[in-house]
Amino acid sequence: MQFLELNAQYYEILNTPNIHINTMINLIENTSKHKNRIAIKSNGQSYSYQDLLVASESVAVRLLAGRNDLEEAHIAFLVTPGFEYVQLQWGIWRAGGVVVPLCTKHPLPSIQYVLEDTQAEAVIYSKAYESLLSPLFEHDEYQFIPFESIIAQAGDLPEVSMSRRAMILYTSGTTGNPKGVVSTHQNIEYQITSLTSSWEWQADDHILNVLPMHHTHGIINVLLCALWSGACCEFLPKFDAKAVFDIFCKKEVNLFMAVPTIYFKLIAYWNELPENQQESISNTLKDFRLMVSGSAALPVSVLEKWKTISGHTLLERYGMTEMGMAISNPYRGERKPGYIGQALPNVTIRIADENNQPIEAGISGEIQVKGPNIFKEYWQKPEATQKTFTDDGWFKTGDIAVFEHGSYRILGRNSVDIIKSGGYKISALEIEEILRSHPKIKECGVVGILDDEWGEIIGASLILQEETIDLEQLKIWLKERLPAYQLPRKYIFQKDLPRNVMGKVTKNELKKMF
Ligand code: MLC
Ligand code: AMP
Repeated sequence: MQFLELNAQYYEILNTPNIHINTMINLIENTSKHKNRIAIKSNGQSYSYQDLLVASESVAVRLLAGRNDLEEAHIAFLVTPGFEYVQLQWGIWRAGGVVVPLCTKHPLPSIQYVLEDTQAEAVIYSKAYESLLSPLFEHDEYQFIPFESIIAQAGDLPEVSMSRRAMILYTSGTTGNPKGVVSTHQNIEYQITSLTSSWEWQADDHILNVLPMHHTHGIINVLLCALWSGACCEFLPKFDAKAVFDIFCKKEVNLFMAVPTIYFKLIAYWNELPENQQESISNTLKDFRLMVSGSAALPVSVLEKWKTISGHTLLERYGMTEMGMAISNPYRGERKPGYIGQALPNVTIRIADENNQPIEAGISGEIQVKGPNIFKEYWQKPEATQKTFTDDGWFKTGDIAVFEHGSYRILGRNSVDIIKSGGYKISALEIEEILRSHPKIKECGVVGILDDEWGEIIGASLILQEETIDLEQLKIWLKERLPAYQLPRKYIFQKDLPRNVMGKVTKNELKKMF
């Protein structure tokens, strides 16, 4: 058993006879089939499924603190992606709580927003984030728990039914502040199993996870599909092209999933290498079982270049926080460049017009989805939840697509105010609201500008209260309020924004001005 890093007291529990997995969550029950396999690799350590059970039990017992069941209390946590993250995720679930993973790159105001919106009962954090969070420590509505204070202990845990709420992830929309997307254990299981069956996940798979762990892509498609399958998920907490290729060249990893920007960056790095290193990497990649791209449109140029480097046609799929994955190119059949494929198992798709009426193949419309993978609700936003479903229960994605030649092709979104940059969904309106709170800014307009590397980058047009503004000062001011991926990369200064006769800002006109 390789369980070196955690508290020595765990050893005692490890040596006790088989731990009883007292839960109804199938993902966790599943581990009885592969307790001794390696589940997680992080920080140079390997952890088995048994290790994960023991370590997560300690978290659960600590959180319960004598109660029988957390009864869906919201537990937020801020730790670097790795074993500790999974230990907390499973521990919270096993105690009957709802996980609220926080973004390790967010500035304090964004974190505070999530804590307030979810009304988190507790926040578990590791040492690395103590100084960031410390201004909040005086708030007595949340209990702050240092990760390092969780000691090994075993105890009775509740039975948690699959219909209960399990996770809240935050997503930006076209109105208001980010919304908490609530998924049940059942939703999550369907999101996992449609992928594990379609992409033929196996226990001897080994995937590298370089993605942020507060979003669906890294959590469901990478981590939880691996754990469902008895496979190994290796963490690299911060994406770095050299580190990724170094890990690949150890020849353990056989699966990789990432956003198009990451493939773009890997290609750029590979292009600069000497020929012998390029060849060695290419030879390694050829042995992979599967490489997937998603979260944003995969440019055909990236797909083609990656194919010349790796021998793999990237499998492009389409999904969303509210539903996991819905449409995917096939694992075994033809993967069409520029297309996202066909509906996944248990997911029903239709293309609908503005009146939510289904329309025939070949005509563009909104992707609407039904299935047990669809989320339960936006946390405490019943109106927003209701608005995102049609009267007859179809989830309205806001993505525009066409079905042609047997596959779906994405054409865009029905709102210019949603920007996808580096695979992150960003609301132009949220950035505008922050810019408008700057004393020197009278009005502003934020748009996404097409970019080869990032998909889109953020452009901001500013109308000033005064003649000038110190741009460097403004950037520093914004950095305290927004994560790096939400920062405007291009600025223009205007006397007024382009508007239509009704006075509404015409964002498509504004885009052209960059
Ligand atoms: C960072 N930078 C950007 C940027 N983000 N520049 C332009 N646009 C952006 N979006 C700049 C930084 O300011 C910095 O510049 C430099 O790039 C490096 O910053 P970083 O923070 O170190 O970036 P990096 O780690 O390289 O990030 C790139 C990335 C990251 C691609 C790894 O964006 C990422 O992890 N994206 C994945 C997001 C994701 O998981 N989405 C899935 C959502 S779920 P300087 O000048 O300061 O050096 C979903 C559903 C589905 O969508 O279908 O999957
Ligand atoms: P998020 O809300 O962060 O989960 O992002 C979901 C959005 O990402 C979808 O609504 C799409 O707009 C976009 N998306 C995901 N996969 C793809 C893809 N393969 N091609 C184009 N857009 C995608």
